[in-house]
Amino acid sequence: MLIKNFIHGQYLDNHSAETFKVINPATNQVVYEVEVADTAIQKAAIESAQQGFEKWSAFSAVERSRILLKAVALLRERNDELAKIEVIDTGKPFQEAVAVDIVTGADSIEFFAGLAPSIQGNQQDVDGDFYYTRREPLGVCAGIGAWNYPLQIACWKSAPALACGNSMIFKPSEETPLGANKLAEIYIEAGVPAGVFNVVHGDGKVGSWLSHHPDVAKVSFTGEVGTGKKVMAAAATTLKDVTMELGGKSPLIVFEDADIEQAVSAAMLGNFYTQGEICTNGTRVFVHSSIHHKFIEQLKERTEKNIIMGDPMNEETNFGALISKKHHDLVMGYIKKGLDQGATLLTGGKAASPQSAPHGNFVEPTVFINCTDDMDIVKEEIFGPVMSVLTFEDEEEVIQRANSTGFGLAAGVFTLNIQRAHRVIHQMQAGICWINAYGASPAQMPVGGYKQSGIGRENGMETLNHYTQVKSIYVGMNPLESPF
Ligand code: TXE
Repeated sequence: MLIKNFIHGQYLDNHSAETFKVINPATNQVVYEVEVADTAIQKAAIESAQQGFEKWSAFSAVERSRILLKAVALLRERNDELAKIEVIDTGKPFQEAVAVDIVTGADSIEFFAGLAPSIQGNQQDVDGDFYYTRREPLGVCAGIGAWNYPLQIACWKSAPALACGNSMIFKPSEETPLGANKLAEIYIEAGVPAGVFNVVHGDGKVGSWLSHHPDVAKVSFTGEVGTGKKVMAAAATTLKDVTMELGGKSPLIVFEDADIEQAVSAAMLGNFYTQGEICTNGTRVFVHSSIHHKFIEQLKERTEKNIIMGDPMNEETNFGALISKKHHDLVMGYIKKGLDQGATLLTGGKAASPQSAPHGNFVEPTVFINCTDDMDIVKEEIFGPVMSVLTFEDEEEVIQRANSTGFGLAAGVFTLNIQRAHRVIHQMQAGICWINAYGASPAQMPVGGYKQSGIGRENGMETLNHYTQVKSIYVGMNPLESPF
């Protein structure tokens, strides 16, 4: 099967005939080839998005809202088939994709479609005159996606952009191209005009073209910190607005009075869901020394008993394959470093080849104990199923250690002491925090990082501000005075 770029409401052939292959992480078989967005496609994409913007920004907010809600209905109708596409592209378990990926993507479009008609400015009287403001769209926006939640990321970026009247050129990760094309088809079917949502395929070179292009007003990027810095530098050449959703190495703090069963659930969710390939994961699990033994005992037992690794298409599988052989080897490298640097394996640590998917990129769910803050597995983002458990004695110490990182994406706290929960979480240098919970990210809640983990937010009402610009208009109601 040959996947093409989606430009101006249809699939367009490139001129170079250059393609790249996409593999299924659970089989390491090539599933399809994709045409790269060559210069002909790039030119067509910009022209298409400019035409799309002219048309779409002239629609009323209510009209945009109604059309986007039709897209939501189509996404929900096709949830299961779209989930299968995500499984083939990402290697994640079907039971996850069918419950989370399309649902949370549709939720975001629904949320912003609902907000569109309420986008407003304000008015104030000024000595007999008055001024008013308008929130106006930016123009052509670019979205660049990561490979762990491909369709969801395409939805989360296009939802506010389109709700505000912008058009978008979206580049999915070269590892997981197909979901974005399906979203593009659905937008057209729902009545979004051609050119409003275009999909271009390729690697960092195409991403770099998008980030530099002078006719792109804003770039919203999801990916690694290092790549984010390149995108931001490129965007600076033409002073684009940027949203950066980057990596993390987030703390999950378990106090002595925590419900251990719940805290272990959070640690497992925050390290093994989507086989650990989630940016907000709580990969540094700080456990109060007084409950450490009980905590790791239950963690070991549940990890070894309840995780079903295998063919991600099987309904009972709850732990899938890592995105690529290269990433698999990177994760295995970190496990080796953990051992070399003196951490102790509580469970896991080996590459695996489950019977139902013997050729996939599998790593056992892995937990290290006896970790210290200076270890690479504790300092660096692994983006795989590798949990580092650390102990602490008191609140002041754990707050200092949890914050001693350049990242600042997420944080979690488990305690039944309500004052301590809020006191500690308010001191976390992180943008996405959970108390006695972990991972939930409803469309209403803005998400994004502090420090090196990002700029701006996705979801939540304030994200509209990132896709509109404020124009102030002063109206003179009296004769204009002038000394000249
Ligand atoms: O990122 P990469 P990946 C982070 C996660 C991890 C990373 C994994 O924490 O760090 O994403 O995703 C394109 N100019 N998040 O490996 O390699 C590339 O083609 C422009 C955080 O995909 O950075 C791909 O489409 N673009 C997030 C995209 O950048 C370039 C949640 C990302 O690639 C480029 C999910 C360039 N020079 C994952 N080079 C959050 N915070 O919400 C590459 N690309």
